[in-house]
Amino acid sequence: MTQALAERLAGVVGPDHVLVDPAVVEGYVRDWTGRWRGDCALVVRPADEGQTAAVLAEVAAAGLRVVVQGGNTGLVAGGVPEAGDVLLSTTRLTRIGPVNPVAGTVVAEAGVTLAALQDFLRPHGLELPVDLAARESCTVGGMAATNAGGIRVLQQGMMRSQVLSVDALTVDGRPLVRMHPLVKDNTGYSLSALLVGSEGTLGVITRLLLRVVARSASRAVVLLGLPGVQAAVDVLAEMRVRVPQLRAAELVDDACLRLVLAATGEPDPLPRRHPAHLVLELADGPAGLDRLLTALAGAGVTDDPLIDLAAADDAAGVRRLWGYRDRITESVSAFGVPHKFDLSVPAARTAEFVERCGALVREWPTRDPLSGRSPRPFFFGHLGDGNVHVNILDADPRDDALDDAVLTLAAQHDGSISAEHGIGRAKAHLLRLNRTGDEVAAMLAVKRALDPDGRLGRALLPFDGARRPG
Ligand code: FAD
Ligand code: 2HG
Ligand code: ZN
Repeated sequence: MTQALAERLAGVVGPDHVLVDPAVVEGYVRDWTGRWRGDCALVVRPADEGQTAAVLAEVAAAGLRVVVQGGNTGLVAGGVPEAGDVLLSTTRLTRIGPVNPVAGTVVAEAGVTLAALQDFLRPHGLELPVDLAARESCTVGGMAATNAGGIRVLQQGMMRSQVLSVDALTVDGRPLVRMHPLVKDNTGYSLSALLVGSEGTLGVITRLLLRVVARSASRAVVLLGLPGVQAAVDVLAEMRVRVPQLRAAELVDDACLRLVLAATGEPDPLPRRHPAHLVLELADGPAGLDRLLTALAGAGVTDDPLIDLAAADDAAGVRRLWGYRDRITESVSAFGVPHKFDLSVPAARTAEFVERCGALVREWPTRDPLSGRSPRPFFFGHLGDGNVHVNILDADPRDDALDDAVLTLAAQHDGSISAEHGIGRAKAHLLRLNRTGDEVAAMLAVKRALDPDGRLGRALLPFDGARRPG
């Protein structure tokens, strides 16, 4: 069966783009963190929308399930397939353009990486206003499918705010949504918006019309060392009022900073250790830094003996200071296979949540069977959006009870179990922590309408009792 399908698919995409060699397929069935591993019948890589439609029609005729994958940088196992699935990789859908500077839009195929799109836009003086550390590998299709956030949501919103329209196909290869090249278009339900955040379960996005903004030529960054998470929340509250143009406000705790220093060999940015750090960014190099420092002085921050500060308004300095935040994810992975969480909690409860969650992790009864060490928590994230990332090292990667405990704690603090990475397969069984039975029923009704046989994707569904891959 697989052999016959592989031959038919090779007729569509060429033999080099139907992959069955287990050594090659391995890179597609294991997730970025290394915690989740699945399997699949084959990987197929169409080169354009026509080939994608033909591939989907062949797989539908064979009655198999399709899992769509872009850069495979998702952190909730949404792109991890199961034995017998067809993995449809979008990595050859890489055309970009046209750009429309008047409308502030660009068209990109789903497999275009964020870095490639930014390179394309730079000479036009434009950029996609969503930025994240996986930029070299993550695709705009995957970013839309997960409604990715990143470090500039504070000012520009998540991917949902950037995706104006998409081309998308149904699971059996029929057109589902046609791109409308207009900035404003309120003609009925927005099917494009529905596909944003659908995690590969409702349709296959092949092309996107994206909002772009003027790229600021230079930036100013301040990294503050603070006495704790509550102090970071308090400084942020002041800065939001004093500096309305604030572009980013990121939290980094001491454990994260130590890990980045150990993984990268970079020097400590501050003269003393601090429990928490806040990274603030404004556009316009020197002028931006002036505004930031004036506002910090007005808020009494620069004179506070408990606070240290590092600042930069030149490209190299800005890159260096951002590195302490940007490189946390890769640094965590350098020391083991983490448990990862992308929670949001109300600003007023952030410090309390971090303290309780830290205690929960440190007192957790099981250990990593390999290192024999006890779990260690790391807290960081997009403080300006109330989005706290919790990473845990030295926990047993198969200990799902630890995940359930952390996510339940977030829900008990009026928080969300997914601020930006999505539900994927990792959290599907806990959807009810944040959504009512009626809401889940409505989601299922949409799913059944667009994918009646349940053959598209493994993320999000079933809404209860999802199996852990690997
Ligand atoms: P994949 O991992 O390939 O897929 C993700 C999901 O989208 C899967 O469910 C898949 O089925 C679906 N999908 C992919 N392409 C399509 C398509 N064309 N049509 C339909 N469904 C599709 N996320 C944030 O929100 N903010 C961050 O700051 C952030 N930083 C990150 C930093 C690092 C170092 C890493 C590794 C990840 C980070 N992420 C972040 C996770 C984030 O979800 C991904 O980086 C990105 O959004 C996924 O893109 P991808 O192409 O890799 O998607
Ligand atoms: C970030 O904000 C990403 O850096 C990744 O969302 C978070 O590694 C993580 O847990
Ligand atoms: Zn994040």
